[in-house]
Amino acid sequence: GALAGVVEYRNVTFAYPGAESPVLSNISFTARPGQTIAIIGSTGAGKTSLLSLLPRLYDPAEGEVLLDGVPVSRMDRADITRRVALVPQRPYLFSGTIEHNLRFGKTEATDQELWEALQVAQGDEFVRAKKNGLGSRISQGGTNVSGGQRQRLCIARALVSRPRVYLFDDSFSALDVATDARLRTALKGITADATVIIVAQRISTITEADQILVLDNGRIVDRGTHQELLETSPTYQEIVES
Ligand code: TTP
Ligand code: MG
Repeated sequence: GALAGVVEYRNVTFAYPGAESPVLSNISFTARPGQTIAIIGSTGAGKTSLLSLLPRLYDPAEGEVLLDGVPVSRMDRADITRRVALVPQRPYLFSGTIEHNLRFGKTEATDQELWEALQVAQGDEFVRAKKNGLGSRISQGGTNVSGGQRQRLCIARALVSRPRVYLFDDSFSALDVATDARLRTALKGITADATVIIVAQRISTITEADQILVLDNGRIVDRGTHQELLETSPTYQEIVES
């Protein structure tokens, strides 16, 4: 049968509770297993808000978000969590060990799986360099690791959970360009038959995406591949040149 992990937003309009105007208007797109869909747009365009509707951090006022053809509003939250991993824009770590942080929600993962995930996330070196390795303690809020290290641990945590759908919200921004490139190459292998949705600031992160959605003021104003958008989208051209 078909691989699970088809994400569909169907005419989605969403306003935050108490807000007068919607932050997302009439959003429609489909992301399929094996595809990488990128979302780009200026700050405040609604990228984070858009991602938040799939794991049901909020429910839209109009339209539907579907996972494998089923509206997420009718699904069990635990079921969604099993199938969708969100790496948030502000990645969080729990006080506890690195191992505890990586296994969160996936207690049966082996140590080897943890190291593989760390390797893909470009985080194995700094963990290996720590005296206690996977057993090293993360302080409350993860203040004893750098922003880039925190991002890598949160990416590794998502990989350990082996979801069908990955949501990366600006997850590569704290990485230098070379590390970003290495990470995405490694990621391609491990996420090959999953659905990947990436919010990115850096154009180089998304040039190979199957489809790029250009978000402006809560609307998808253009969509296409990098090459198509360079030729057709003034908004995309502005972002590329900025
Ligand atoms: P975001 O969805 O956070 O916009 P963004 O992710 O595109 O921006 P950035 O590149 O800076 O990460 O916000 C869209 C609008 O929604 C913005 O006006 C702020 C508002 N908003 C809330 O009111 N409550 C929230 O919890 C969030 C996340 C956003
Ligand atoms: Mg955001």
